[in-house]
Amino acid sequence: MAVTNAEIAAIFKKTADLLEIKGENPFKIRAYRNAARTIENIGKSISDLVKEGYDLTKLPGIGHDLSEYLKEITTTGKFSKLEELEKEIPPHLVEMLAIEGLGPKRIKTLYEKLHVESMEDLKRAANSKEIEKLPGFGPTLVKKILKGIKLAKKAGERFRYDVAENYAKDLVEYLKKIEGIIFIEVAGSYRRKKETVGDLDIVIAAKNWDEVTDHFVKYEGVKEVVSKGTTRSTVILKSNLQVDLRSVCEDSFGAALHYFTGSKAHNIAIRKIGVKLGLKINEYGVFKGSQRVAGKSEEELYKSVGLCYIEPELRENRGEIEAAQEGKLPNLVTLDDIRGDLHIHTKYTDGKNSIEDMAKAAMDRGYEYIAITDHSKRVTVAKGLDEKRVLEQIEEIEKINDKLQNITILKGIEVDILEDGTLDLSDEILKRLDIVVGAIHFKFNLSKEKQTKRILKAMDNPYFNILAHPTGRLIGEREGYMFDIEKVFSYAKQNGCFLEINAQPERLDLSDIYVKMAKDMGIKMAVSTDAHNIFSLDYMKYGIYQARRGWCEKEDIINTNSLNSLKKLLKR
Ligand code: DGT
Ligand code: CA
Ligand code: CA
Repeated sequence: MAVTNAEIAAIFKKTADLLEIKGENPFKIRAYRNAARTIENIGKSISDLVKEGYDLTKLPGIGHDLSEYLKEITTTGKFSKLEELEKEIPPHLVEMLAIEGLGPKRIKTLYEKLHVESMEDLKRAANSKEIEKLPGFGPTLVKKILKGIKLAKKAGERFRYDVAENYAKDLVEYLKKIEGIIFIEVAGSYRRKKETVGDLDIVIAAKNWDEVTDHFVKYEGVKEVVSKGTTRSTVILKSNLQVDLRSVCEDSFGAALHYFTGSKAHNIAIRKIGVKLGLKINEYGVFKGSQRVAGKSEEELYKSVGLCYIEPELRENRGEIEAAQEGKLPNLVTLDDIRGDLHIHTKYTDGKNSIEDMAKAAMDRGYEYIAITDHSKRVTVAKGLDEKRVLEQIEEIEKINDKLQNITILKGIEVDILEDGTLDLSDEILKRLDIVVGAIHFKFNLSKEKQTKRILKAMDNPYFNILAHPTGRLIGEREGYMFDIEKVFSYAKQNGCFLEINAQPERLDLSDIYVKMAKDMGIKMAVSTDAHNIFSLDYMKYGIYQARRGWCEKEDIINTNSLNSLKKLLKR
């Protein structure tokens, strides 16, 4: 059976991690990571491409060597280079890479000096006096490590949405191959589009349940079958992701889908309304006495308790039921509402494609405009733009705008907010741009007061438009910097600035809770991909999911506007 893209990507990522611990050439390591990303986002099965004899080196980030490796993996299911590395390196050292402050060098030191080989060892070492005797391991770092262990534990139990999505799609595609399935849906937190997913809950209505179950447990991605029953089976995938499969009869599908979509809090609240109406609601249907009165569809179930359909993203019992009762449910923003992307990088800094490539890729996605927002000079590792190079870029954008019809490229910058709150480029330059996205990339560790002041000061600059990835968090890896969120939000509103919902799946920053908070405060947001290549323009959907979980309507998101209305909004 064919190796899936998700599996190939996992193999490459693991190889990169092990090479990093070994202290190998960083370019080589990055090449594996880039390739993994490409493969996750390519939307076509690599196994199929290999079978068709497609020239894989045409894919971005895939050179001759990698294309040979892909052939090896897809034909043998194995990667000999990884197997060699696995023999060399103790297995748990890899997990430690996820901990902030622990690079491969330090992991090596810990391993050699204190025999740290597992998370448990690391915790013990970090709590002992010995660790501070090691060169470069001060008390601040040790504190960071202890915090990191906790975060890693949490992250280890959950999967980022986009990662779970790869596994879910492959599995559903596989399941659908069996005939007799009437309905199939991935429910649970996955359907609610939570930023991380604990496990997958698949609900199926089928006539031939036994056959479906047999097919399910035989899936090549299964590592372990936990249970196999007539209505419920559970497996663990090779990625350690658990999958629960439930089968119901066709007439119960809506009720089961609703039950297993959750959240639990939402379900309980709905059930309570049912009780008041003399109805019993469970995963089999809505019952009055012994008679089933609803259950085939979710619409039917909601109707039975006097409500209209509530979108899965809202089902957290955070006011959606009351809103439904009052007829005040938000009309959630959709991907189709988006008319452009306002945070994009190019080859000028750390992006992979040219301005024109990005513009054309945006046209393919039906956009009316994009903003090119490369880094400013403070971000030296990304070759950030100084004044002179901004001017060069402006000139190039004007040329391309003359050439391309149907799309407008806005001249922008992702300008660094310096430690004192001033911006990394002069007003003289900022003035010449259509859009200024401001971001923090350094000095995460300022006190809450200082960090807050820094951001407020940045918003005092009359050219400041959008605060990019406002909290700086990386899901499961790094908590954001400390600042007074409410203060910053209200200052943004007061000053006519906007907040970004950064759609990079490891950022999703703002989080759903903060999106809702901003919306309730009347602040508008931009859903932006922060794309560094043409493929990551497709991250837009993850940002939209987050916006929807935060109750956003079209009007709350500035890049649903026509170019003219947007331009007005950007003039403070
Ligand atoms: P996860 O997997 O941790 O990301 O979150 P969920 O929401 O997918 O939770 P999970 O997989 O434990 O259960 C799936 C759904 O099943 C959950 O969202 C609601 C429903 N459910 C589970 N346990 C209960 C329960 O005790 N009562 C009710 N009413 N619903 C439950
Ligand atoms: Ca789940
Ligand atoms: Ca579950």
